[in-house]
Amino acid sequence: ISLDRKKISIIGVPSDYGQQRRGVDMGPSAMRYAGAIERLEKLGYDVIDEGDISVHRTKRNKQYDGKLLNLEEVLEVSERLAKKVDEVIKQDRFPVILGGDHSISIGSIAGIRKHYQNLGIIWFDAHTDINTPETTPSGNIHGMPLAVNLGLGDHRLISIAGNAPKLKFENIVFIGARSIDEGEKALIKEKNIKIFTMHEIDRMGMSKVIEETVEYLKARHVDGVHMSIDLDALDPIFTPGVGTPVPGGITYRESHLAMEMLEEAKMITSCEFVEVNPILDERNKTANTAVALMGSLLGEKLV
Ligand code: NNH
Ligand code: MN
Ligand code: MN
Ligand code: MN
Repeated sequence: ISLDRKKISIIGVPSDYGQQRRGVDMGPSAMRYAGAIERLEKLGYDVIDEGDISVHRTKRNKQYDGKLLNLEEVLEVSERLAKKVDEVIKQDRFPVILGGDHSISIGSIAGIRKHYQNLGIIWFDAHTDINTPETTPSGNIHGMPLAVNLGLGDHRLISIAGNAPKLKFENIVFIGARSIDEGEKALIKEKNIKIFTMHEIDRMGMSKVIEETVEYLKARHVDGVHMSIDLDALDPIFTPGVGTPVPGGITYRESHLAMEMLEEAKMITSCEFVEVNPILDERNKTANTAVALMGSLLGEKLV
């Protein structure tokens, strides 16, 4: 990470409101159980576990508001998370956010964005999460967080923590995509968003992909970079505990190399690990992988 910040705050977001499978709300517990805090402390960081954002469990699924599933709940979680992340960064601490499904990025980026004028995003995911209420095939908000942060979609979602768009199209880099909806493809092409699909990873190798990612964001003069990893970016062999597994993903070593190179680049200013679902997992394998990646991103060395 950049900064000589040796101070990390862990923020859990036990929300499963962005999609329809149960269990991803237990992701933060699974990653804590896999030793997230101890792992980072061992690297010499001052780690505070801020605990979990409170998520009301009184209402459940299927309350469509137009095409948006659980909109009210996602709004509430997003507002709370944005506030928490803002507080943590104000205290000069590096946020490590544990999801929860990927809808939590709406709140995390809204909070982070307050501290950067030209925020960059690296989005590791089998999907591109840039659907709008018009293009979504599912109504699931976890397929929409980037669109929301770009200022596209439901007005209540896009006005979380202020009305202005939080991101620029040219400051986003996708890595690992292999399941992209038609409306998403059209938007990615129209806006010329930087994307390294599995095809580019196969052809160029992860090493070159990360080199180009770093160069690209530097050329954009970003003043901060948020690394968001949906664990379904990896091949389901390595991360079976995700709600929407897609074959043909990033390998265990490729994902580690990516984190190690990002650490060397001293560019990342916040990060999040999402879509870990212990109910769908095999002996906490997905959470263990997430925590190992966290170690690599934050400076763990093989020797
Ligand atoms: N694109 C699909 C949708 O909008 C699937 C999204 N699922 C994810 N995204 N896991 O990362 O519903
Ligand atoms: Mn409430
Ligand atoms: Mn995602
Ligand atoms: Mn995904």
